Amino acid sequence: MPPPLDLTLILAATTHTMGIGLAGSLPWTGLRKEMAYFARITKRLPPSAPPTALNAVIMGRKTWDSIPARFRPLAGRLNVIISRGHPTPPSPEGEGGEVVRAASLDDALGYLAPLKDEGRVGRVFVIGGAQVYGEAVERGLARRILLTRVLGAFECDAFFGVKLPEEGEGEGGWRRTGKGGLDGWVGEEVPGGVQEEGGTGYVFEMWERVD
Ligand code: FOL
Repeated sequence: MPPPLDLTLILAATTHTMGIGLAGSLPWTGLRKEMAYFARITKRLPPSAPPTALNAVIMGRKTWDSIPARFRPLAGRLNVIISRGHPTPPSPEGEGGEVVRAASLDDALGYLAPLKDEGRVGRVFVIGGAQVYGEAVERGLARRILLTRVLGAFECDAFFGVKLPEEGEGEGGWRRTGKGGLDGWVGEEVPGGVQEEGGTGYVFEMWERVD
């Protein structure tokens, strides 16, 4: 049997309150290197995937709307948009076929699983928003969280609902991976400690489900 389709959540969130959005957009501006990290990591194929494969990014409809039109669909990735009311089964749209609409997370995963088995899809990321992150975690579909902790008190109206401990391990079945684990999984040396951009600090973290 092929390995299960395990999901990686990727997000940037404020410390403590885990704010991820404001008014349909990101709560901050100007974290350009952080955004570049997101783009690089979501594009990079796992060592096991054929070079012709693409990673998939699953997102809710509001997250799709939040991406600036010029960056949509996210290049070099299979964009899967969950929008309720969309007919089942999921259907590709657009010229390149790099955009797929699905009515639910289950439909999205059902669409992706065979593509992964065929070596056409590499990694599968969930890129938001709160609702899709929450469902992926609650249903035990997420194995890994690539979290960028943003060290600032930004106003937010959308929050990551999963409780991760601030330090060390335990709690909620999630454990922070050491730097070697993060570097090894993402396939590059990720700078450790507090990064600074335009007066805002942030830290790249990886969390893995303990099971
Ligand atoms: N994860 C992390 N770590 N940071 C984020 O900002 C983030 N944002 C989302 C999901 N996970 C994240 C959702 N929001 C783009 C815009 C908003 C967005 C996700 C992606 C976007 O335009 N991405 C382009 C990069 C463009 C650039 O280089 O500025 C891409 O190609 O990925």
